[in-house]
Amino acid sequence: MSDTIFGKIISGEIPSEFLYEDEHCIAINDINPQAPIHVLVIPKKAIPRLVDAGADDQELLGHLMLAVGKIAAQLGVADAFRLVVNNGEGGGQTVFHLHLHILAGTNFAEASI
Ligand code: DGP
Repeated sequence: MSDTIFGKIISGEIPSEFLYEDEHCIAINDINPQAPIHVLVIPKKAIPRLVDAGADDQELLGHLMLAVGKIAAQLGVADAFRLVVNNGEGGGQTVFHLHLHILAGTNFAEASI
């Protein structure tokens, strides 16, 4: 387990409401939402950045993608969400425990990226 804030949330050291949990990941609301729905999907395994994932993590990365689909369906946004992974400081990453941002509840169709 990482000693980042997400490691502490996963271990229960910092209480947090899990919107979803399975053997390999959890989902929580982002503390600083950038969209009406902003959920973080976090693997229980502490991989600092996406680029630190190795061949051993291939199944886990696929699992996270499938979990995103389930969580989006649970949130009622399966037809309209954006999935973001910030990688490294220059990529905007601030918590160095891999996580996926599900953003929804607004229309991204006109967004430039
Ligand atoms: P990133 O910049 O990609 O590393 O995203 C980190 C996100 O984590 C950021 O959107 C804010 C969120 N966050 C940071 N600390 C906490 C926390 O203690 N609880 C929750 N729910 N979210 C947090």
